[in-house]
Amino acid sequence: MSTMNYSDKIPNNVNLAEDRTLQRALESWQPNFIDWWGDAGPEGSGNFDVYLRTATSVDPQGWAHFGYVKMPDYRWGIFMNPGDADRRIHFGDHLGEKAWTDVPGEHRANLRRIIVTQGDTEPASVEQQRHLGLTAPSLYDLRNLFQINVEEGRHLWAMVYLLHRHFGRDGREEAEELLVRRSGDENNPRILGAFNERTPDWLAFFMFTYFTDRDGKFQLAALSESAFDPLARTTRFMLTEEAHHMFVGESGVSRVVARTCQVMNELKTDDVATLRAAGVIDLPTVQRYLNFHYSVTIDLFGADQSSNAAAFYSSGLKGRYEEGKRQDDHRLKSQTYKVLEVQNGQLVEKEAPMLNALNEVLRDDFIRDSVAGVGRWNRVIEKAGIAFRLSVPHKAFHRNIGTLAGIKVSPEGKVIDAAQWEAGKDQWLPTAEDRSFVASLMGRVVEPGKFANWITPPAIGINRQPMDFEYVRFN
Ligand code: BYC
Ligand code: FE
Ligand code: FE
Repeated sequence: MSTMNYSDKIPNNVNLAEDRTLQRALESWQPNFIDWWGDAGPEGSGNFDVYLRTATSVDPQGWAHFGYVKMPDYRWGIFMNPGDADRRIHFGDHLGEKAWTDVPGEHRANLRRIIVTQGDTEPASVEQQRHLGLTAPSLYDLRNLFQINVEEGRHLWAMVYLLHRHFGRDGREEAEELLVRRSGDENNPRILGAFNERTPDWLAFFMFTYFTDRDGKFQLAALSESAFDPLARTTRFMLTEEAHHMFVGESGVSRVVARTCQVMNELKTDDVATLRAAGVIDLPTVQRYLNFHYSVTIDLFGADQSSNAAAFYSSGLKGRYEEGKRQDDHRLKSQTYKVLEVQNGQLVEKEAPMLNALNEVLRDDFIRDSVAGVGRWNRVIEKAGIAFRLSVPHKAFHRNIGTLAGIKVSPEGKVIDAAQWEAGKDQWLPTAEDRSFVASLMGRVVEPGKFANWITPPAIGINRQPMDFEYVRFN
């Protein structure tokens, strides 16, 4: 069944009404979710009417419905892609066996951990973005922020459903904890590093949605290969929403860069102080933000060699990106993969068992994908006739997880000492001054059709609406 039932208290396409106990358990989690949204979700937005997209069916044709919604009334629900009763496991030790509709006892702890880690990132991102509505550069951008926030809320629902449906009492406890941890909280932080960083301004938001939501794309794609079929079907639907989040990031950075280039050409200068005085974000600052978000995001893939990663793959819990399209034995027992380490003060590649290096494999897939968009930003700069080029830093730059943690490496990939790091870091990562400059530009633009000075308008409106469309009504 692919049509979503919106008459239930919890919209769903999983026949929730047939399992009264489960339905009641989720209905008792629901008010806690709404309380969390009020407490940690978009600040002061409860009464706004927002032009949002809501899913009406998981088929590509029936996907989107647009209309004004107050966010606390958004119909968060539980949606899965249709199943295939004959689906087979296509990698790992269980290759060829029937996919699981329930959790095998021996994989319960690992599956729960993966689902909890995935679920934890969703509300974390909403918390990180909670103040951004106060400084949106336009109604168009404000609406996109809110669209992403409600969808990340729905991604939390997706993981909570799996916890309630398949993990009994511990699943229900984990679901509660997902509403209790808070991004950046000293005593009870979110699980993964990047989700405890601040997203204080809109340049950070666009970098986050470009890079960090793309970690979402790759992790969800790996989970959509899972032998645990409910996880595979759920993540497949989540992936359809992820594309818009990355679009907001890519087009957002592109619009920032385009505006800076316009002003560089008008004033015929690349002088940072002059450009800042003219109210646009200089390209070296854009590069430092890029370096920061890229490096904290590639840490999210975990250690370069991980026995967890090997176990997740061999037991069929988590595949590779596009596992089904790869031409190998899908067991990987005797293959190797290149990982980095430091020898005699230099980064060198060494062969590691492929199974243990699967976090690195996924990180490299992510890197290839993210570089493509950076190339598109560079075309904007090139078209403007400006010599500057953005680039991603070396994979070993500013890492905190795995073999490279604690080693100081320049963006070009040179191993350096503590003194060289101190001398270089203000050119490589956003400084307090950069951040306060960017913050100083963040006003609030709410007149339909108007945009802040530091960003260009988008190429087209949401759902082909005109540029001066009232995407958010404040009441
Ligand atoms: N920060 O053996 P390792 C998204 C921990 S984003 C802090 O490499 P493993 C979204 C690790 O937990 C997608 N800790 O671990 C985007 C382990 O801890 P223990 C999120 C970290 O398990 C935007 C230890 O270090 N989904 O959806 O191989 C907006 C050793 O590491 C970090 C997933 O991540 C870190 N960065 O790999 C909204 C998928 N990295 O056991 C949403 C599910 C590692 O020593 N998660 N550690 O206590 C996984 O598949 C794996 O847990 C990881 C880690 C790939 C994250
Ligand atoms: Fe998400
Ligand atoms: Fe996302």
